[in-house]
Amino acid sequence: MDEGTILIAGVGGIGCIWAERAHSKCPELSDLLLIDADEESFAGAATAHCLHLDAGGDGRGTASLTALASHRIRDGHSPISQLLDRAELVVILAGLGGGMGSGASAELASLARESDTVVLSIVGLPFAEQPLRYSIAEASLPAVQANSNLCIRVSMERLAWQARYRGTDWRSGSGWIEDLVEGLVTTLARVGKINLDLMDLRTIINRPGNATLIVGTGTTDRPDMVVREAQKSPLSDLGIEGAKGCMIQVEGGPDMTLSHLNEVTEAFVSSLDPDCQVIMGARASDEMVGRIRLVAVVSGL
Ligand SMILES: Nc1nc2c(ncn2[C@@H]2O[C@H](COP(=O)(O)OP(=O)(O)OP(=O)(O)O)[C@@H](O)[C@H]2O)c(=O)[nH]1
Ligand SMILES: [Mg+2]
Repeated sequence: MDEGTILIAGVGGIGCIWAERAHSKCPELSDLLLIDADEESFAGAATAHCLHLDAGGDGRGTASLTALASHRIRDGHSPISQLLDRAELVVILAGLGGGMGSGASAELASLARESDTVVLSIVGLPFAEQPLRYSIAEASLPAVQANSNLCIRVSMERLAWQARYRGTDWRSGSGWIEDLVEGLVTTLARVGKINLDLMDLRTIINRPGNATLIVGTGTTDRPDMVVREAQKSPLSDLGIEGAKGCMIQVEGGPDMTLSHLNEVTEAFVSSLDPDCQVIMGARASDEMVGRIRLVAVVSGL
């Protein structure tokens, strides 16, 4: 794949935070697009393409008006058309339950699909004790799913729980979302030891049934822990035992050996369906020295 053809797009307040952080881990391999009514979301993102959908003209947001948000992006998308045309893969990040993320994500996905771009959405579902936000999220989810090749639901409650456990801010997605997006982008953008490309991703995500993304990180001396962490990956409440399709990427430092690689992939794949179609990739980079990371797209659930 050529460089610059992967676009990380954040929609709404939380989505922009997630997108910015994910992009900051792989800036040379992806473009960043931020979409919000609230200008504060663009602060500090010097290299981002920003689409300011200022609904009320007061720079303050859509006040949870999803219909207004989707109307604004449909009317105001011409500044980003070229960006969407150029992209081969768009990763859309949004927290559902507010106005902008809930209203504009599906529209963005649909615009991207019009230019034959693969759309992967990662959407956060609000906390259960926020009934109004929850109902907004539930109402907007089907359109996001319908317009995405793959839509991953993330429980914000699980993210918050993980973040508390790690002592980090839950809005950052406690690092999981960043790791996941970075892993996907590097998997798809760089030629690894075994090459993976977008066709493989299409093959895996077009399987019928649910799909999810998995990420696990650990150290070279305990490859078994990488798999264990991946298996309790908090991004979705789906069990992966019956998976029929899997794209798996293992990344490590120059110290990663073939036996590390085999241990991690075999342990992970053995937890899926025995007839699962598996596409594998591996990559070594200096910044991963001493560490191993597993990123997988698992489908047919
Ligand atoms: N508990 C809690 N949840 C939050 C907070 N901020 C955001 N969320 C959750 O994240 C979801 C999306 O929030 P945002 O990304 O800020 O919303 P937005 O898309 O910018 O929507 P508008 O600002 O209404 O246009 C909400 O539905 C909440 O569930 C917060 O401070 N506390
Ligand atoms: Mg907002």
